[in-house]
Amino acid sequence: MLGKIAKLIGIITIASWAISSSALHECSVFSTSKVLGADKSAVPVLKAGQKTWIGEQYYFIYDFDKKPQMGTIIMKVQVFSKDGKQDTSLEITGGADMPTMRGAHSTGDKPFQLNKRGDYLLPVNVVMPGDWEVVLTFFKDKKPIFTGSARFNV
Ligand SMILES: [Cu+2]
Repeated sequence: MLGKIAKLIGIITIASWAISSSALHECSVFSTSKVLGADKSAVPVLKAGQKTWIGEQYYFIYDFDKKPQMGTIIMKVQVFSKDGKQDTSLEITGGADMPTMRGAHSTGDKPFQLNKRGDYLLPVNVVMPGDWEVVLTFFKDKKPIFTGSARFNV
């Protein structure tokens, strides 16, 4: 019994060490280590340029103004109603981060801004090479109706 508890405490100690060491992980261009279990988001992964349905009423397409690269890139989302007409009645937020170093570059959820064409735009500041993710959340009448993850590599 005591042996079991000691073993458990050992496991917990190792686990908390692993968590704190990943939290201490410094942002480095040369860091390529994948943090175990870093990809915790259970939301669907979205493909650029492809239709993604939001329930049965809407679909959207997203892309970037240029091939993702260092600096500011603009993410563009176009929402359509099921009959194919562009729709601007939703609100969208995007939160950018690097999945392998969660929190290091997290922008928090920022609102997309509508332009005159009815496109939703969000600047994303890419500050280091590696894998990036923008988690998109769509709102209808202030209620979240869809969340998905757009990923890219720089
Ligand atoms: Cu970094």
